[in-house]
Amino acid sequence: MEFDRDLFLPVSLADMQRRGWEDYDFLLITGDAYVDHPSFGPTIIGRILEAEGYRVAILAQPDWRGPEAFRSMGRPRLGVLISAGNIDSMVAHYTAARKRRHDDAYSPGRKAGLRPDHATIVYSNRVREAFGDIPIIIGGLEASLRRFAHYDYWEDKVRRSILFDAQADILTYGMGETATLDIAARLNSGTPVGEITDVRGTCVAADYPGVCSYPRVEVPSFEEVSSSKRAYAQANMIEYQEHDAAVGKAIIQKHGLPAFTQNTITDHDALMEQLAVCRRRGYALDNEEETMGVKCVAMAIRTSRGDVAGALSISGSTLSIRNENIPQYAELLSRACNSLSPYARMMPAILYQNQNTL
Ligand code: B12
Repeated sequence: MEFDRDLFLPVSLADMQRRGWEDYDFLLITGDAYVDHPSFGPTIIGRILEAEGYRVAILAQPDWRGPEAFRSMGRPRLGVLISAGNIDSMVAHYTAARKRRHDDAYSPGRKAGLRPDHATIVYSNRVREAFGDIPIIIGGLEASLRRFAHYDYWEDKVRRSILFDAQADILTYGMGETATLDIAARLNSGTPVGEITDVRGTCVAADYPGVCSYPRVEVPSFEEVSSSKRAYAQANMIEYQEHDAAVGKAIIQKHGLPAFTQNTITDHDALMEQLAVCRRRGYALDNEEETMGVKCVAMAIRTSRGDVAGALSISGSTLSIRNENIPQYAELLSRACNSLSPYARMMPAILYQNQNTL
């Protein structure tokens, strides 16, 4: 039987060109095969956007090992929508006994292995690699059920909200139709994605609770629910009780900053204090906060007006960067930064100088 590709949403550059599209609005990525049926959530989202006049292309089960597949149809005009598929990718891949499943109900020929574990996170990170700061909206089962700090049965640990690991801008939970159309309309009217913080049925990561414009309630933080089962249960109870479209309030859950090593400052207020110290002292110190065994002293290069145009650092192993020499390094950096200052306007954002070549 002849197969009319134009009955479906485009899945390739050739499909888009045949329709005469020079650009498109949304790339919709799914961890399942593209099945154009209303029991498949991503398809519903794609079709309701299409019905509103948006151009949507589907990328189903892309090769996640690099960013190339994600660039295959070019950069979409408004944003990227991401779903792991009909069920959580870990549910799809593993049995309750933590054994790998041999087949996959939502892949062609029931073939297993066509999507990664934690697919929402992996796809989002590849999209960041492919398109940089493009608006990313995650949705579907995996994103919805992992929107707060949550227990991951397979890893046997409490994970942060998926928003952080995915580096996504907005998470839509539950049925995504209304929220997606609202977000699409705002992006289309030029609203920066960082300002879309009040769409019902969505979660965003913000620096301060005041960003939330609804009456709100706070649940125990990620750190608290990670270390106390009682706090975890309390958080769940509140999340459950407030999950009511009529009387439910917005829910705030604080998450500390990500820890790269045991020295990383993860408390927001402590970080702010440290930044104030750096400003007063004139230089910043990284004391094995990003990588164990690596220390770094850094200083800003300023324009003649005092704006920061870049930075210089002396970095090295903890054996070579000794505490008693730090004032001397700061003096060296100060001289180097001052000599670069007249050229500051022409500089790239960050200059990095390794200790060995200084
Ligand atoms: C029907 C159903 C089944 C049917 C599926 C029939 C079929 N062929 O489709 C059957 C009985 C076969 C089934 C089996 C299983 N199921 Co089932 N199932 C459901 C149920 C009741 C509805 C799913 C559905 O079709 N929803 C309609 C679709 C359109 O909704 P949706 O996918 O959620 O999409 C919406 C939103 O998520 C969002 N959205 C979706 N994608 C995207 C993308 C973007 C970008 C955005 C912005 C939004 C968005 O908008 C969509 C439209 O509103 C759900 C519970 C529920 N109420 O959701 C459980 C549920 C999905 N099933 C579940 C489970 C565990 C299973 C099994 C693994 C059970 C088992 N142990 O075998 C198997 C898995 C089978 C498999 N290999 O996939 C769990 C999944 C849990 C998880 N964390 O992933 C659920 C959530 C039930 C639960 N609470 O435990 N299931």
